Amino acid sequence: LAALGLVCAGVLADAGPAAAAALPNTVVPAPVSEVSNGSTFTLTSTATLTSDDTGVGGYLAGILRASTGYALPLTVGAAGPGSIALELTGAPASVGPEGYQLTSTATGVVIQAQQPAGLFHGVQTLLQLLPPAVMSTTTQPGPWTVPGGTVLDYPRFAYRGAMLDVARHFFTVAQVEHYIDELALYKVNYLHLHLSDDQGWRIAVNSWPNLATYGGSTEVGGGQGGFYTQADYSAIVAYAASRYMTVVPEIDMPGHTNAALASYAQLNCNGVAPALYTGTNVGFSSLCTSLPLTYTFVDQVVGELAALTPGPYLHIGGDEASSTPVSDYTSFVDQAQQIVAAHGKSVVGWHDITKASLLPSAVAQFWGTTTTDSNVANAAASGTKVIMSPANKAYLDMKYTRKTKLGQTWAGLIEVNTAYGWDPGNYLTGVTGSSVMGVEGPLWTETIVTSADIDTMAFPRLPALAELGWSPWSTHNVTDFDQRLGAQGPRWKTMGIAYYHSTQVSWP
Ligand code: TNX
Repeated sequence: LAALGLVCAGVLADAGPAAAAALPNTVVPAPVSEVSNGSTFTLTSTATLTSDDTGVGGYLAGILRASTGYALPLTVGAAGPGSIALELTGAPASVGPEGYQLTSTATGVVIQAQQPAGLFHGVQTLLQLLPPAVMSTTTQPGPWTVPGGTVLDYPRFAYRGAMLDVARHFFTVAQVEHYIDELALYKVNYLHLHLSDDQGWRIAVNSWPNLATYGGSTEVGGGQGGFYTQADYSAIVAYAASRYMTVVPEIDMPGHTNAALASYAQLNCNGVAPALYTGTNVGFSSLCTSLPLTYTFVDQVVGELAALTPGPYLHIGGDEASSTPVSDYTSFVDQAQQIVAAHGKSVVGWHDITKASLLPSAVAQFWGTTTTDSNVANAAASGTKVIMSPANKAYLDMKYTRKTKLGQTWAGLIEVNTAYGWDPGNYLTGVTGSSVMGVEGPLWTETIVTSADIDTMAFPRLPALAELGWSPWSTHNVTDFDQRLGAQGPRWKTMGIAYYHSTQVSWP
């Protein structure tokens, strides 16, 4: 009780002793504040839904109708509040563009937000307050109870991302959309797609057609690979948007470019196209930084991708360019960032780009394994924002334990509590406060082939990273987290998510 009192102290001051209890410990990421009112709402067959936003209302109705079997008529707009009401009015200013306030009483649930994104995040919290069977796609018995109380919630960081490497192994549009649905449950708002690497080029570019048709024709291990048509890519972007997620496309340059170099001989300094590559080495390929055609290529590729991408960011990679001399590398990054800016986007790059002098809008993604990096600290001091993906904490392709079948070990073993046990806002020397834009969990796919493989590596570590990105540091508590994470297990089981049963988590 003393602990509960501490957590709720801010709310308690004017709520009185009857409201001292917290809600059941089931929500990931942990909300900013939650307080119980002791009542219970039960969703019944006569319940109705109202929403000020068609998309979010339809999303919630779809999930609830499938598992409850109830009709749950949805009214969009003016009608009086339904049993569950999603309102774009009445939210406190503190919730900002992505936050919400959820109030549950014996008669119903009201979620209030300033923007549809906030309603969508509030809906995720509501789903986690309902029994796990709510995630079923077939009718379940219920009862469909929601504990009574008030949740006030908004994100700590603006950027909460996940990266999927579709280059080392190709994943179909349906597989990517499936992952988007899983990420959305944890309030992730950016999907970074690693669209090119040595082993494959995965996006059709009209001005350089061989990139996809030839450069996309294989993958690690020699499989047939694949690529997204521009319509496929737009479908992913639109699907992500329906889950309030922005796509950040990455074309990795000047290293990690064997697939492009194999597709066009004229991009090579010696005019000779290398063979396609299906191994897992890194650091051996480079665009020819002294060739004028290289910048025509970058301009046309970036131009087509920027036109297809409504989000503000375009990722140029820039990592592990160990076969590009440093002065060539910095001059390449200088030119590439100008090209991205000319197409109206802000450049993101792996933190190696901080060796160059960056535009004010540039963002660096830290992937190191140390807590000091002078180039990144200097860039941050001159205004570069940083996305935190330290490889020894946030890399979803690292093994959990030595026994994990999938994955790699170069950055260490990452059990669930290791993924959770760091503060992105206070981790890298000289990169704190407003320098930190957020957190991302990258999933490299040298060893990842199926959607079940994705699930096993991302769950439960992705929700841990999502919580670091969303929840205030004051809620950080590993015992509490392992319990809340455990409450997700029955949901993942219901949804068919092939998660890793970590012994660190308190599964119910
Ligand atoms: C390093 S980290 C890479 C990737 C690999 C990954 C495997 C970074 C920016 N580059 O090319 O896929 O390690 O863990």
